[in-house]
Amino acid sequence: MERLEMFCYQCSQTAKGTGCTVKGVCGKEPTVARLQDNLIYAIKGMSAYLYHARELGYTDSEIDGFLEKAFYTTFTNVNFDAESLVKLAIEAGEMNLKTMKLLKEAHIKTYGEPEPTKVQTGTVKGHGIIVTGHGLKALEELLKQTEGTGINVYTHSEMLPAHGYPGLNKYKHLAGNLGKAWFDQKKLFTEFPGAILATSNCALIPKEEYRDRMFTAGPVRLPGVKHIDGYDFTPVIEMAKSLPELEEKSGDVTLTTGFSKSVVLSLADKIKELVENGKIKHFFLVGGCDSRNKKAEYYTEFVKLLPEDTVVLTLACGKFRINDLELGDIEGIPRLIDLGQCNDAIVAIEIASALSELFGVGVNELPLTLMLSWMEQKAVAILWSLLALGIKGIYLGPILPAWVNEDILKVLKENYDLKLIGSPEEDIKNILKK
Ligand code: SF3
Repeated sequence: MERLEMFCYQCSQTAKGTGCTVKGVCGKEPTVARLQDNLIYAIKGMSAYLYHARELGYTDSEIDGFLEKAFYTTFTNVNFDAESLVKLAIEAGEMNLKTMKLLKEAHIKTYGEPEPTKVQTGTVKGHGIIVTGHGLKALEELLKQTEGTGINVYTHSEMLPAHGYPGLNKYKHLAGNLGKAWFDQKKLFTEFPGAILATSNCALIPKEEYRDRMFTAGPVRLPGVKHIDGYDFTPVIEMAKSLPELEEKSGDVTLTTGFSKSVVLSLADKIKELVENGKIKHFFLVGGCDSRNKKAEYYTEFVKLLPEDTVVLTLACGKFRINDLELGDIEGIPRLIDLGQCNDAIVAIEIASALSELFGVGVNELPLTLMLSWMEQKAVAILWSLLALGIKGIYLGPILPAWVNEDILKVLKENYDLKLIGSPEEDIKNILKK
């Protein structure tokens, strides 16, 4: 029997999928179909943030109502109008701002506001569990249940910012962070001798070497991997106890995470003075969803080449391209400031808007450039949040989102001055000559 390689959720019948470039059975023009794809990605990203907020008891009926409307709009036979789909994407961006704010409130009210925290990247002697994903609630429950058991808990990838929250960092057996962005899982987890817990998206289908010592929680399901319903992690703990102990081994670097809005804004007067004295020339936000694409090395090169009178804010998986660089400080202001997970884009936005008040100019007039690395659903939602705020001149890379065609790119370039990354040297030259 002939099998379709891809199943198109637009027309449900052809194999044209996300990259559909011809009018399919659905009868939609490619641009309309792509704008619908875009909307689906954006609402998927928002749903993930909303899920984690709800886990901590925070909900918002306006966001729920928008999700319902947006999903309905992606029906095959409801909306054939490109212009209204662009408006909906902007509305999705606005709703995602609200969602990220809700999640930030949930995190801060539950775990306290993050504080700059040094995080070890080695291992300590004893049994261990490594936790990956964005789910702080799952991490907290695991920390409670492993307290006093002799098991150490390590973070991976988007779980690194957990160390900055006082309510999580108070657990002495939260021992450090191992590995980098999500895509090093297969190598890292093969080498890690303990138990593994995946709490959210960006989980990879496991290798046989560690499948039986891996567990999933929340929305994650992986073939052949045991799932924990709710928050009773006894099977994970029993597994960790049955596995060999980790050796004492120091890491190559110590990372710093946990710069909250309050921490950064407590430095506002000093930042203003340094900008006015010409000691800080430019701010960059370098971050986003990372991928194993070779071209993503751009972001490391870019930051390495930045002059010493620049400050880099970072967040999400993209931080792992740069957070082991020694950038030093400018009269006490760190040159590399890790704001947290991808959902903490809201913190970057709030800091940018506070800086724009401080300097009495609009956000687009600030000496600030956003260099975003692109990957998946959450990044779509965040991009539309930034566009909804009217932020212009964002650099995007290393490749274009799959739903963008020439028509959509033209609109994004014309209306938002969206740029694609080029070479680090050229881009730095162009940005700093302004
Ligand atoms: Fe993106 Fe997976 Fe990490 Fe949260 S969501 S940044 S890649």
